[in-house]
Formats: sequence, C-alpha cells, structure tokens
Amino acid sequence: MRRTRRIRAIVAVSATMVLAAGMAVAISTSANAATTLGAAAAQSGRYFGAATNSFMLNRQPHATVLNREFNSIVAENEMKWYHTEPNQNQFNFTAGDQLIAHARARGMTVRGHTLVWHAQQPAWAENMSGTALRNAMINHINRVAGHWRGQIHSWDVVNEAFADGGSGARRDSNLQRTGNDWIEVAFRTARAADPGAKLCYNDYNTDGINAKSTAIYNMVRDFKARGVPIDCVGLQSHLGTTLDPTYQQNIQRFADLGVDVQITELDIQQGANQANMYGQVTRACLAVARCTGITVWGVLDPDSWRTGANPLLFDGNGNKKPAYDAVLNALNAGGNNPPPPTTAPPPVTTPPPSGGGCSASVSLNSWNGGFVATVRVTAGSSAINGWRVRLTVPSGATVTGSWNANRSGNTGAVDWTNVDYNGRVAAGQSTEFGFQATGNGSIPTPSCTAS
Ligand code: G2I
Repeated sequence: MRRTRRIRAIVAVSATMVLAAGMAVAISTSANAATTLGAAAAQSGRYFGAATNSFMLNRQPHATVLNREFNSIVAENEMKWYHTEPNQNQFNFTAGDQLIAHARARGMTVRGHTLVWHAQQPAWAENMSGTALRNAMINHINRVAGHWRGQIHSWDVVNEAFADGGSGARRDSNLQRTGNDWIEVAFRTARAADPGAKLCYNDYNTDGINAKSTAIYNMVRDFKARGVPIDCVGLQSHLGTTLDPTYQQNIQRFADLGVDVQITELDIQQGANQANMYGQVTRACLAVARCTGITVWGVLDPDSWRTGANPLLFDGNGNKKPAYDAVLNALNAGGNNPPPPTTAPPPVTTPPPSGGGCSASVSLNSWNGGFVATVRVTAGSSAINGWRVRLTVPSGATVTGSWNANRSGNTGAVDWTNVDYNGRVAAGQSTEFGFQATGNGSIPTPSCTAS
C-alpha cells in the first residue's frame, strides 16, 4: 500500500517534470524559431535559395516571396552560354548583372548556373567542334567567370556531362568530343578566372547511389587525387513521388571525398508525399556537415518548368504550401551539425619587390595546343597608379583573347597595360590580368614598370 503510494507520487512528479520540460521546449522553440527559409537555414550556416529570372524580379507575388524567404538566388536561364555569349566573343551580362545587383542589395548570395553545358548553347557553339570549340569554351569561362569575379558564391562549372542509365559513361556531346579532359580544363580555367568562387559539378538523376552518381563520384575522387580544382557537387534533385532510401548516404559519400554538396535544383512532384519528401530532403542535407545549402528551382508553382506538377513551396498566389512548413520546421529543428567555415582561396606567394615600382609573375594552365596565362602584378613598397608589363609569348604561340589589361600585340614581346579600374594598386597588394593563347611553351618572368 505504502509502496503503491510512493510509485504514484513518483509518477506524478515525473509527469509534472515532463510537462514542464515539454513546455520549456515548446516555448524556447517558438521563441528561437526563424520564420523564413533563409533565416532558418542561416542558423546552421547554410543558405536556402531559389531560381529566378531578371524579368520576374518586380513581378508580384513572386517578388515579395523571393525577397522575404530566400538568402540566395540562381539564374534559371540567364547565365547560360546562349544568353551570355549569343554571338562569339560578344557578351551580354545585363540580366545576370541585374540578378546580382538585386541579390547584393539584399544580402543574398548568388549561385552561378552554368558555365558549360551541352544544352542551351548558342547556335554558333553548337556548330563548332575540336580545337575551335575547346578554345571557345575556355574563352567563354574566362570572360563570364571573369566578369562576375568575386560575386559568385558557387559556379556550376560543368552541368550534366554524364549519361543516364547504367553505363557510367560520359554523355556524348560536342564538348565531350573535344577530348575527355574538357571537364578538368573547364575547372582549371574557372579557378584562374574567379579564384574566390566554389567550383561545382552539377547533375540530375544523382539523387541516391546509382551508376550515374557513382561515375561522378569516381571523377571527383580522381580530380581530388590529381589536384584538379573542384570544391562542390550539385545534386539537382528534380524528384517524383518517392525518395531514394540512399539519398543521405549519397550526400555523405561525396562529402567524405572532401567536397561540399549542394542541393541545387530541388522540386518535388505535388501529391500526398510532397511535404514529407521536402522534409526528408532538408533533414538529409542538415545531417551532413558539408551539405551547405539548398536551392529550389523556382518560387511559385505556376512558374515552374514542370508545368502542372506544382512542385514548389508556394502556390500561384504566394501562399505557403504544407511542403513549406515541412522545410521550415526541418530547418528550425536541425542545425546541430553546422558546416565548417568556408576557407579563403590560397594566398598567392609572390614576394613584393623591396623598392617602389612593381613586379609581375605568370602562371600557366596549359593543354596540348593552347594555354591560359594568369599574370599577377604586385606593387612594391609604395602604391602605384598604373603599370606596364612586358611579357614574351612563346615562339609559335598566338594570343587569342585577354582580360583586365590592354595589349600591344599577340605574338612575341607584348606590352600589357592596366585598364581604368585596376591601375591603382596599394603598396604590397596585387591585381591580376589574363590571356588565352594557341600554341605551347614557357614564359620567362615578365618585367613590370610602374607609372
Ligand atoms: O530542365 C530543368 C533544369 C535541369 N538542370 C539544368 C537547368 O538549367 C534546367 O533548367 C531549365 C529551365 O528551368 C527552363 O526554363 O532549363 C530549360 C532548358 O533546358 C529551360 O527551358 C527553356 C525552354 O526550353 C525554352 O524554350 C525557353 O526559351 O527556357 C527557355 C527560356 O525561357
């Protein structure tokens, strides 16, 4: 009897404690819970982004939802090759500039999509092959990544280069036919053009462990082993009505190679499982420290490329769907596994000259028949207001394009001078210019004269 009473008392006390603890949790959760996707993701150092287009930036209700909910954006189409270089060597950055200005004004980061892809090429590139196409690709990367240098969080350097199905092979394309090394050439070129951007390989049907994702895994492992610059893998995640049970395991195995993983184009078929799957995908990313962000491929259902699938988080009136709540709750509950802080690009170790004036150093990214040169100009112990670099192009080589400098010619000894925005260099600081050439050979250390 006495024992029974004691047990009852303990039960009563524990019940009160559980209730109290439950209330405390409920109160602290609602007090701390973020109320937008971007803020909720930011709690664990991640971003939550959306694809959009410049012509939608002021369209309602898209604009209100975009600006309120997301802390990252990506161009759905307007940074693709056909858009940015409609005619060879004639660049159009207007829409991309608008998207970046919109993002920067609101503290959003920008994903770059995409430097090279077999689809959505301009007609002039579609009709090219061999060395001409390879050189056009390199020039495109240099000019586009160079234009937005320092403003892109992550670039999809190469998009969708692997075949579907079980072969694990590369997809056939005009780019692939220029030689199997086209992907690594693209990554090396992108690194030189924008050393601060994370460089991603991006693909679809990679949302679990399968032949295609394994082929990509093997490529990334090979790139890491050989020092080809790659920082991240994008899993597009255009999903149907079920999630592959190995979804998280697949993210984890890429992370274990030492690259970040980003969910880059998430959308999920509307249906009974939509909200649940959105929650599952979000939790899978949060569970892997190196899964650093999620982007949905559009904002409002009617604007989705998947007509009629209603695969996004908001309906046409901008109302939040159950899928939205599932994502927000998952983001608010997660965050116990924040990704490591992003590392700055490695410092360039050119010693500054001891006196005034300037010095120059050159690094080459070469392939059989061509190269990209990056030239670093460093001011000495005093600031300089302009510079001239004399550099000898290898015999037989010809400069086909350059950026961030004016040049006197394209063979032999060439003089390069600053353009209006990079002439002034503070004491001990550096600026860079670059050029692309056909031919091969080494370049002796260039001379530099301050003006
Ligand atoms: O296909 C879905 C995505 C797969 N991964 C790469 C993404 O870049 C791709 O995005 C879609 C865009 O959402 C569509 O909006 O890429 C399509 C092109 O492959 C885009 O569609 C095109 C239409 O096919 C064109 O008719 C249209 O002119 O958009 C163009 C611009 O509105």
